[in-house]
Amino acid sequence: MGKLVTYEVREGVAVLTIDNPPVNALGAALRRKLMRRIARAEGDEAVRATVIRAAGRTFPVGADVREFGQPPKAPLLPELCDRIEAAQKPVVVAIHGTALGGGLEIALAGHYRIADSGARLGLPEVLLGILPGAGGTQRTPRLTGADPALEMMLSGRPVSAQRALEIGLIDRIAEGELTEEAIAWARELGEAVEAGATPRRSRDQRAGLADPDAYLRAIAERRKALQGSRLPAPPRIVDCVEAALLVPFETGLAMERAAFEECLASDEAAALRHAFFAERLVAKVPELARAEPREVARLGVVGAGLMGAGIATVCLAAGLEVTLVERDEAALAAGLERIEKLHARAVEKGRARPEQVAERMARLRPVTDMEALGEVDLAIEAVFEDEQAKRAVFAGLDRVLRPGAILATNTSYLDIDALAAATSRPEDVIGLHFFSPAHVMKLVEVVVGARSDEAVTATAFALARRLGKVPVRAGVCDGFIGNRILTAYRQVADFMLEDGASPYEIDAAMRDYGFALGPYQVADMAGLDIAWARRKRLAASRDPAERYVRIADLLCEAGRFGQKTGAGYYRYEGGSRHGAPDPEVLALIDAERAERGIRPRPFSPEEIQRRCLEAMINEGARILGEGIALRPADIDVVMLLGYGFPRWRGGPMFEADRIGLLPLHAELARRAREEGDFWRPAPLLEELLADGRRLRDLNG
Ligand code: 3H9
Repeated sequence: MGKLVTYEVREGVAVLTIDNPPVNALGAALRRKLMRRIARAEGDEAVRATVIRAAGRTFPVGADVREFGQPPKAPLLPELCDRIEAAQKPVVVAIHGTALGGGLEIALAGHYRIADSGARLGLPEVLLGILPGAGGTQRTPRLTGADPALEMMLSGRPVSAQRALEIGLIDRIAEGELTEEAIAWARELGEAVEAGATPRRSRDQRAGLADPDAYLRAIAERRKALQGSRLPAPPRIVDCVEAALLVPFETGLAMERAAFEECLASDEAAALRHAFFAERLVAKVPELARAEPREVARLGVVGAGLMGAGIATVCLAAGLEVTLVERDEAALAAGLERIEKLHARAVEKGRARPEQVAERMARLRPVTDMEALGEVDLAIEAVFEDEQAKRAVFAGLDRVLRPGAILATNTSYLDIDALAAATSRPEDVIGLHFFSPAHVMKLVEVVVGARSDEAVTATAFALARRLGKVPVRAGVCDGFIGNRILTAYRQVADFMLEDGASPYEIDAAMRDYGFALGPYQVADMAGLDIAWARRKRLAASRDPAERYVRIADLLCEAGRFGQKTGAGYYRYEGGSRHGAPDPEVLALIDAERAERGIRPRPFSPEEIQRRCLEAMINEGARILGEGIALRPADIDVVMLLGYGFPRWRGGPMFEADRIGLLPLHAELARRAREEGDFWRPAPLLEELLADGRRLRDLNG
């Protein structure tokens, strides 16, 4: 722990330095100390003005999220902000790094703000299911007007120092050393106050309220756009910002406080907090504590299809040298075109500048000869999902890579141990399962083989983090974490399909649960043929006693491969990407039910959701029990970041604790008795029940 807040007087200015590494979160002890330091500055005769700044890498990034859900400790952040604002001597806030949430609210409570040119300022509370609760909804719009304030609070995205200056959130950008400029300015302001001026308080500002019509228009637009919002915080943010115009400051603050507490106590906020910490927990794996990552500066990508091109693009953006290998010139040219397109789109969207793209492309070396990989530190194979093809690439890599270089595969199902065994260096082999599109999706499953060296695992984690991804450790099994749960999800959906639900009812129920798309919409998008080929490959090893639904096979036999053929579970007219329900599909399903002697029964949306969730949870518990995933939180992160599980529900394992393991187990056991082995409760659930523990207790 740092010193929390230090006090130093420089040329008549009290410099209060917040020091609470790593991110200067505003925990109770810090708040107490800052409160005392402000009082001391006020009473210190040697002081005529105050500067609040922070040590370390950033200005405070907000309230300490770990305190949420616990009894509140005085002084509360709003009280601290009010105390700062009430100071009689002027308070200048010097901002560097990221001033977020409560951190920015402290800054807004100060009388004047100066920031480093690289600083970023934001109100990301909405991403945690809450709203700014220390005056942010009242002070921000008084300075900026409704629209910029709402944009910040509803998107949660920070703005640059330049933008903050433009919208009136800060007063100055430092030209030289931030603290020195802040002190010099504070001294001037102190003199002015001594000469009779009053400090400028945000609560008294009217610049942002000057055009009430525009203000109310912005409110109305946002309110309209939020209709049907599933989260409690966004509509309340709009209400509070509206109040900033219409009611006195104190009344607005009271309204904000009530809304904040209500949102903080909501299930959605608890789930979003879980997601926040889970995403940070997954980075903690035993190998990283025990082994040093190897250096990766030069990287090879084999295969320049959609996946390979996406991976190459993110590696270039992260500053790596990339050698891209394809089997012939035509395939290589197609791959290059994909990378260029991705870059062009990044420029169009303002995510990269043209000169940055040129610099990145200069680090790309496209080749058709694998020998060119002799110098790379790590090579990722990203050829199509076929065991023979992947084995052939691995044999080639084994031949050309230098000793100590890492062989990574982007397979989504194949046995990494078998691939490793086919090389002379299984300890250097690892799975790096990227998700499509690789330049967008945050998740990477790091699949650790039985013989993977710990330094290789540590390297994979370090590399994924460097690429801006969230790596999750997975063990070897068919489908690793995510695709195994997806298989269970699809299976249970197929059972319901055969038993009486339509694909459209199932999709609608899962959208209503919070997924952007239902399982059959996703299947149509991905293409039904790939899974069909896989099922055919696995047919010989399938347990004949296992329930097998043939509907997907029948669709494929009818040439319905999904969106790309204009028909799958849905029909896509004239190249449309929005499918329409298709009576032919319903007829095909009906015929199949008749053939199997199944009398269809209705399924309510709630039952569909419950069955899908239970199947995912049970498979997740099996994966945990087998040691494929380290912790329940790791499974949640995979499902949230890779499979569209609604973030505000926290993930299947988080949901399991919410349902309660006892009722969950009872329901699974009943289904197993009535419907068969698919539903047999995972042994881990029984162990936890016997010990009176919950899944979350396994998160450590
Ligand atoms: C709020 O302010 C409410 C108020 O309006 C009203 C109150 C009344 N608290 O992400 P990193 C930890 S709501 C506690 O890996 P990066 C984090 O867990 C808050 N801990 O680093 C990790 O710990 P560990 C609004 C926090 O550089 C370590 O710090 N603010 C908090 O990739 C490093 O974090 C937010 O929502 C916190 N607030 O990213 C900001 N933040 O090492 C949330 C971080 O033990 N934070 N930690 O795993 C972020 O967005 C990122 O952490 C940040 C740094 C961009 C700051």
